[in-house]
Amino acid sequence: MKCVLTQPKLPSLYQKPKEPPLNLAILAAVLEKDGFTVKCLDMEARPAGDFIETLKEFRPHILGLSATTMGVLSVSRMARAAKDLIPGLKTIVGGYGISCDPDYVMGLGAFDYGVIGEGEETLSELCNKIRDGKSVEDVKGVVWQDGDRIIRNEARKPIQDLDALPRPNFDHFKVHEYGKSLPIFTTRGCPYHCLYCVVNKVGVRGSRAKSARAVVDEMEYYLDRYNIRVFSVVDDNFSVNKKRAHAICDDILNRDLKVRFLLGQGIRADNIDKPLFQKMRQAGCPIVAMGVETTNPRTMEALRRGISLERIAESIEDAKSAGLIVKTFNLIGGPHETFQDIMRTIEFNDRMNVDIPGYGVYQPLPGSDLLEWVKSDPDARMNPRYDPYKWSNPEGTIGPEDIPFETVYFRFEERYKAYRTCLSSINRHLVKGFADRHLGRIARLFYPLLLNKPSLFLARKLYLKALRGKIEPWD
Ligand code: B12
Ligand code: SF4
Repeated sequence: MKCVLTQPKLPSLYQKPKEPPLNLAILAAVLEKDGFTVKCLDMEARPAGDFIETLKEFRPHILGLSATTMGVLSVSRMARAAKDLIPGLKTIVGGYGISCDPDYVMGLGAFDYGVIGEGEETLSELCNKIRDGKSVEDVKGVVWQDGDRIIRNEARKPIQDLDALPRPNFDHFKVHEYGKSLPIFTTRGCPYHCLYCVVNKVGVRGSRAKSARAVVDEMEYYLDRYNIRVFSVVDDNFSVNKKRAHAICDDILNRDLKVRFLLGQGIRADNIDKPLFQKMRQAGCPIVAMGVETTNPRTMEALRRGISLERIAESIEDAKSAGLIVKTFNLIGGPHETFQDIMRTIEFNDRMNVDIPGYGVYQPLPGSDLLEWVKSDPDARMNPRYDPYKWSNPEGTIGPEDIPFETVYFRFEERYKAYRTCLSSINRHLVKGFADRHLGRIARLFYPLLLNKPSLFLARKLYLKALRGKIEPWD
């Protein structure tokens, strides 16, 4: 039986994919193990016409579509077009979109089945039932359409033995056309429950981890097979078990692998200490991202982050002193936060000399507790134009009409102004970073003179190039 696995291109997103999709690669490996013939179509990276062309040629029996909330409408269009083309085709949707809001997604009427949470076991069981012409009513983790009724089966328990999963099969992609790195996951789930976060809708609260040996075996395998030595760790909590993180580093060093692993998706600043930063740097980790999110203690508490700003500051210092590039995530406009608080967040990032400060607005996504907070707090009001399913950031920035919600103490206009101020602070920061690296001590004092468009462009380019130099692999 033939299956196509795909993810959509989101026209609204500015980024070109730099790595092949891990979700499709692992699901393909699972289905291949079960004897299915699989084709993966990453529509982020392929011309739009390839989708229909491939379906016409390959004539699959099953179409698996992966979507975040922002991708759900695109995959529903794809599923409809595919069903029109191939009568009897079964469509299955998975990923964050359906996991966060199954009723909405199944209500679109384009999918026969939805998979909630982790896909490996559920997709395997579901496809085998379809192949054998059996009922899916006992397949845990599935939502399905029975005539007009939408039926939600019992939830599936999280996969405990991550080492037992098959290795993602990146042979389905032209790996080197994407870039120089591959994504890997080493843990799943997160023990925390921050107000705005939905990662546990897939990973389930708590944390499960691959063994250190399995992680390093996987790196070594990709190195041999694709000559790739840079790995983006997509975990939310790589170092939740510090002992395991040390063991991964030790194993990389013992095998003398000369790989780089990037922790650019973020680690908790309180799950790490100076010796671990030092060990990670030594083993080939050049960059680490940490969530700051807010500098207002009341907001920090309302976000249920379970961490203090002092602890975050300590970890930023430790990471920098270990020679790591530090990236931070900062959010604009949480509960109790005002315009002045955002200015303090900018000051904090400046003071800590963060290498790459990142700023974004909160998104009350379906399934998140933040959405419940916005709906129930008397001081908060949703932007009637905001639709998470259509949310976009075409140029990498957003317009004033895209701010999802406001509060009486932090209005839409102020939020937009704060956002713009954050963006200019990044420019100022990059120019300062450039001046620090490339100009003499006296010239450095005059860096504000460089804050014009041409110098900004050049300074930004050179500064990022210098940082990239630290990240890219050995020749
Ligand atoms: C790496 C990453 C990216 C990468 C690659 C994305 C990609 N296409 O894989 C990049 C940088 C491109 C990216 C971009 C964005 N991302 Co992103 N990203 C992540 C991150 C950190 C890891 C994803 C990953 O690879 N996980 C490992 C794989 C194996 O797990 P998985 O993708 O969840 O897939 C499993 C299940 O979901 C399920 N499944 C998935 N697809 C399918 C399909 C079928 C048929 C089935 C049966 C099952 C199934 O099975 C898989 C195996 O168990 C997650 C956070 C996280 N920890 O998961 C955020 C996350 C997915 N991203 C998010 C967001 C918001 C974005 C952006 C909108 C950001 C932006 N403003 O630009 C864009 C949109 C991307 C898009 N195309 O929709 C949100 C999604 C929230 C939501 N409700 O949808 C997340 C959850 C972050 C967060 N904490 O909020 N992202
Ligand atoms: S610590 Fe990170 S991954 Fe975990 S719930 Fe909070 S934001 Fe989400």
